[in-house]
Amino acid sequence: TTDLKASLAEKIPAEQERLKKLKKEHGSKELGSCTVEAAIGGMRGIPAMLWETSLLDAEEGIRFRGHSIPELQEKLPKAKEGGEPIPEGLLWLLMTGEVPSSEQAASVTEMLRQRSKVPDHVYRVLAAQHPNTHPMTQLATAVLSLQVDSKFAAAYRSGMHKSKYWDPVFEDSMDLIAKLPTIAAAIYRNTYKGGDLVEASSSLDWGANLAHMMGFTDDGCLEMMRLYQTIHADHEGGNVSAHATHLVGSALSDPYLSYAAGMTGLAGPLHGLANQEVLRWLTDVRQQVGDDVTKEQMREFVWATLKSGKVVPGFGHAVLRKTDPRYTCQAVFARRHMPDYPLYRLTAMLYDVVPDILKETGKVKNPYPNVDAHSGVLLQYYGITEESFYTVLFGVSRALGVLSQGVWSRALGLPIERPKSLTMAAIEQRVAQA
Ligand code: CMX
Repeated sequence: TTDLKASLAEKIPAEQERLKKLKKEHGSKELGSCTVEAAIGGMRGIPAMLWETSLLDAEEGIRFRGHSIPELQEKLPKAKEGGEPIPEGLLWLLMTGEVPSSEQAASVTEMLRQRSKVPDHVYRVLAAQHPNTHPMTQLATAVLSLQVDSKFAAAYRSGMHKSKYWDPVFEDSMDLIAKLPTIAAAIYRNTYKGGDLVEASSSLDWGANLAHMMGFTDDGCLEMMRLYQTIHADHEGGNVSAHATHLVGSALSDPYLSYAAGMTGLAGPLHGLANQEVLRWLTDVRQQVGDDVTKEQMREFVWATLKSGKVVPGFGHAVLRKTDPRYTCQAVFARRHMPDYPLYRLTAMLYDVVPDILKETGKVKNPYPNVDAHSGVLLQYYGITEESFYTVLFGVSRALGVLSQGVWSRALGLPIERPKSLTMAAIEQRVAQA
């Protein structure tokens, strides 16, 4: 079938049975334990959540439904021969677990196109915001204003049986994903281009249309946007944006509400906002030292950042312990498309300088770059120079992963999330007894 929903519906019964069996036969087995340190330290390393769409290996990085990023670049359908994958193909993979054919990916493009019209009131909500409102706040607000049309919320109100929840959650998720490029582009054009909006192109795919509606038509830029939208989609379940979406969704808040929660988390500087922070930091370097910075000057700059009590943005990770393959894939793209671009060369130099310094601090668990260290370079090269917008591009992509998992969470009947918290006194009491 080339119908995404039909293909998904076929997969659900077997996965429901699989989960039931897992629970019945192995429900009491231990996956790991929780130390005092983990409870205090942001629950690091506690395997306490089910997430089907992707899995992160500390050494190797992310795999989407079992496929690494280089594998996806090879296997997923593309808009042009030898080019980058289209995110619609990844959406099919995340939803169904299977790499789609070109026809299947094209059917997703068409389905999204049909749902892409953004209601007028959303533009009015955007227009009413303070002109200094951060683009991520605008994104979350626009998404919340779409919630009035939630099919899941309506179905719940009318008493739908819980075994059918996944269906309107799928509908809401597709409606929302379809509208996100138009909303993001409107935020971009309103904030930086005087509100002069660009119509969608009926011949472009979902990711390329985002660049097009922002006002960028260069073929390289469209390819970059397809790749960008593919690689930022999912990073297993425990990161702030995915976990926030999952947690809020577990209360049966609809996809608009739960994704908006994810986006307010992505807007934090230790998470998705890091791509904005990297660019600002690189701009500081260039202003203070110039483009012909030496390694020694770079070292001094990095140390000065650390000594002033700030993080080096774009480096480190809570789970990864090696260079992020999302970084590597963007570095490969840059080497191919912009080998002499000064910002690319500066970023490549950082790769030589920063890890050793972070190792020297003796406390950073992963001294290597993450996804956010490179994405701004690609965007700048194609003229998307407004770094306060970068996290919105991350957020649009993130919808593909967190909303696909949201559909599966309802299909699998996952319960409301409710971990146990303790006071310091309660922890002291427990360790005294142990
Ligand atoms: N620069 C300076 N110090 C860093 C650092 C960095 N890039 N990465 C970690 N550290 C510090 C931590 O702040 C912590 O210091 P304290 O003990 O003084 O509090 C110490 O090293 C240990 O931290 P860790 O266990 O290595 O890292 P965490 O799991 O606590 O945090 C992360 C992970 C990503 C928040 C952290 O590496 C960081 O702040 N990086 C910079 C921001 C960034 O790039 N975030 C984007 C991550 C990817 C994404 O989500 O988009």
